[in-house]
Amino acid sequence: RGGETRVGVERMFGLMDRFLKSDPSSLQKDILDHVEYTVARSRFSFDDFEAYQALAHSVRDRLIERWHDTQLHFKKKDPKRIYFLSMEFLMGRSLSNSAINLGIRDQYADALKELGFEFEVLAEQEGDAALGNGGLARLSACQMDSLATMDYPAWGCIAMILALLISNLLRLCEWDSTTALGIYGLRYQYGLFRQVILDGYQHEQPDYWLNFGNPWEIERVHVTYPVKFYGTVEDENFNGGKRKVWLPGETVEAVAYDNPIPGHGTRNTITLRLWAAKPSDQIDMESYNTGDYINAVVNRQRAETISSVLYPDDRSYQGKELRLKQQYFFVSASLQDIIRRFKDSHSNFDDFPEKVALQLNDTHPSFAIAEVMRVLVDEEHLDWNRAWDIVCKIFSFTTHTVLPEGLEKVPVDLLESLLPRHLQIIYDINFDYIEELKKRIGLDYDRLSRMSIVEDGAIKSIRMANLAIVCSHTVNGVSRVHSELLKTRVFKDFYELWPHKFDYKTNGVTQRRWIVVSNPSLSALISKWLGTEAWIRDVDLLAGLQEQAANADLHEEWRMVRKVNKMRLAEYIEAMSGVKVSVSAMFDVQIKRIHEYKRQLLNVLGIIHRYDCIKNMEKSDRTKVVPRVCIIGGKAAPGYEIARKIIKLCNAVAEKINNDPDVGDLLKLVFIPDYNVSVAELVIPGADLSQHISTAGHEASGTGSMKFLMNGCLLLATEDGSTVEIMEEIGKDNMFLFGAKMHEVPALREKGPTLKVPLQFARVVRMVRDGYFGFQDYFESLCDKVEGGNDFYLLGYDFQSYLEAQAAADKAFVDQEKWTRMSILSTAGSGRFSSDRTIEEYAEKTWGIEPCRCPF
Ligand code: OAK
Repeated sequence: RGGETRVGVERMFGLMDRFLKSDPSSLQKDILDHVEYTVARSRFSFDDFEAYQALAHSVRDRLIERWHDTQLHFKKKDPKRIYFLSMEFLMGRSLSNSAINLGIRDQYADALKELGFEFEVLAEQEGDAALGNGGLARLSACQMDSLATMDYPAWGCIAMILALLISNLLRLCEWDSTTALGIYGLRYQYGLFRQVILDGYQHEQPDYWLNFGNPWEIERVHVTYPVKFYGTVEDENFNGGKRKVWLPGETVEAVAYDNPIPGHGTRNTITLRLWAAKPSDQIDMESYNTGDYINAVVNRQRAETISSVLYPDDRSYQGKELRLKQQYFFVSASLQDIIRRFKDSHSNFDDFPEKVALQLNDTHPSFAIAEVMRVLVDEEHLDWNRAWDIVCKIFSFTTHTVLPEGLEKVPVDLLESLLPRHLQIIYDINFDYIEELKKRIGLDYDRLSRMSIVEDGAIKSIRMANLAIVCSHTVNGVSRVHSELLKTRVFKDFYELWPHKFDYKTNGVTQRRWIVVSNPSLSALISKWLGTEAWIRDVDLLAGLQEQAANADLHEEWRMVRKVNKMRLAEYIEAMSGVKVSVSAMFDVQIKRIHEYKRQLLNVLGIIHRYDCIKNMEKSDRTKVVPRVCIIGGKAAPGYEIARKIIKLCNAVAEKINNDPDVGDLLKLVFIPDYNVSVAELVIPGADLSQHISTAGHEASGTGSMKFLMNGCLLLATEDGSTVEIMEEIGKDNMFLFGAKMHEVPALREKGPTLKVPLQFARVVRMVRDGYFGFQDYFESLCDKVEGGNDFYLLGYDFQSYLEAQAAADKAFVDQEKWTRMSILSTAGSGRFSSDRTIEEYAEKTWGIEPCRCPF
């Protein structure tokens, strides 16, 4: 800013307070000012939603202060940074989490009380940010919280007024209003669809989550990058030789929206930068000039569709052009941002691998590999081998799936039209790699063809996982058994070639969101009994509860906290479904995406069996039945017919059971609609038992189990994914395990129709087939999926042991002292499953980054 004078800067210095104050009257004044000037309502008349908006802005102001300090600090230290690329984030709500992490939630609650508002009531006004589908997306959100809390430099540079104040640089200074950061995603206008249940069937409604504004984001109108598509590649003379030049056919602008993410117990506040697509000024001048004004405007608007909607298909790839465009749009904008920042302080690319680590969250951002090669070779004119050397040092890849058919493949035709230069680069990478491979393994054509990045099938495709593995220095699994499966089955060929690349970091979840925010009374109880709140940042301290696991006073308080949570959940259930449930019953929960491998159907068939038993027992025996409230929730991908039928079956069975006077409070079944992060925050603290019952060998990790575990809920589970490690941590006796083991599954499948299934299983399936719950024709194909040799997920085989595990849970529940001890031991043993541990492992072993703590 050439025009600024030293006097001007001094004036600014004089006008600024050092920090915003957080005493009750400052907070009240602040909130009321936001009511008046931000929300533009009179401070004498505003409703809960307007109060929430004002409150959110007030919290955001405090976030921004720390955010600026963090950027300045990182800029000064210039540490190696991690850039985390993920197409999906499930953030949920931000208000409580931010206020708690900033350490000012209670001050706000007090300030609001005097104004006649309740903090929790206002917090309920916020909608969920649901920019993701399931496990992978929520994991990213948990990991961000840990990155911020543990002071990792997922951020970069910004020089602002505060920079001037702190460093006393009273001189003209170049302002860099573009923020540097580490976590990138897409700002979808429509998040994951809202699920509405009508007559028991799932219906999808669009989630236009930005309808009422989003106080947590900051639009960076000046941080924009052009992203190009289509066109042709030409040869051009260069330095006496030839070089490739991409002449793109379409340009779209990527605009940054920054979301500050505060750490807990630290000033560090990192950024999630989401990209939105906007029309580029470069397009369609021709139409304007020829007078086709309306069409030119309409064409411009089409650009925005790139970031308009999140694909709701949880891991099925249909080779849709829009999806591919989203992936490249995201990758291109993020890399331009990263490279521009690097070049701000480096004159060549020698130090790039020492300063930049790029994490691919599954294969979705893998075009980043070809894009880095393109930028380095075509735009920065590095020699191919030097560019390749850099690429091999900067990328790490984490896969979140087990099934080979879940791996992404992109049709070559599509890529050729959309990104012609990238296709050439991928072919060139593949050529060099296959030549190298031939030297290593000889001319084993089957193996060479399996390991190729390019698949020559009916539809020639790019195997995104192969691309990611070839070009990454580390390939991570998300649990130990997942990693074993990757090494022995899914990526066996690659493991044999490069064993050193393969590693795993067992997933974790953040205790800040999943205990402190969602279960404040348990949080207070834990702090009281441990005599410290330090476990919020140092979760291993939870193990201290083990010593108290038999303490009668703790038992009483523990049960009281759990009972209040159950009452809250019971109220919610009644409000959502009209079903009244008794809090003395066992609350048995299965909430997650609906998938055949997750076996919600096994759960429903188990419930039918329980119902059938109650109906057929002597009245006098009913007193022995342990009352249950079975709670199921989850969304089905819109095109996944079997999953939709499972939802309908849940509702049909619920209708029958809940209206059967014979059964009363002994058994209830509730399907909770529109399961999302906020619903999970309410349900998990009130659950006694939770089910994680995937067919062994199918769940890469599972993170829901960890949230339940932290909250003292007992697990009924198969030995799959991270359950195996949970079992080792808390002991087999502390959970209810059942089912075929991973190594037994292939042989059991081989048996097909000859596999023995128990009579009870045939009986409950028959009840569904015969129309006992109605909709006979509709359920027929669902029944066919588990009988007659089609039972791929082994529901029939596992049914008997499932019922036995359920019976063991009933027995334990009757003994409340035993149950409470198991519950305390679950929380006490959950420390290993914090995302703090996962992130520390990534930082040390994969990314090579160190904490960079902003001074208070
Ligand atoms: C989503 C899309 C494509 C591939 C995988 C996913 C996904 O959500 N996977 C889930 O990731 C979680 C986090 O790692 C794991 O806990 C789940 O087991 C896995 O299914």
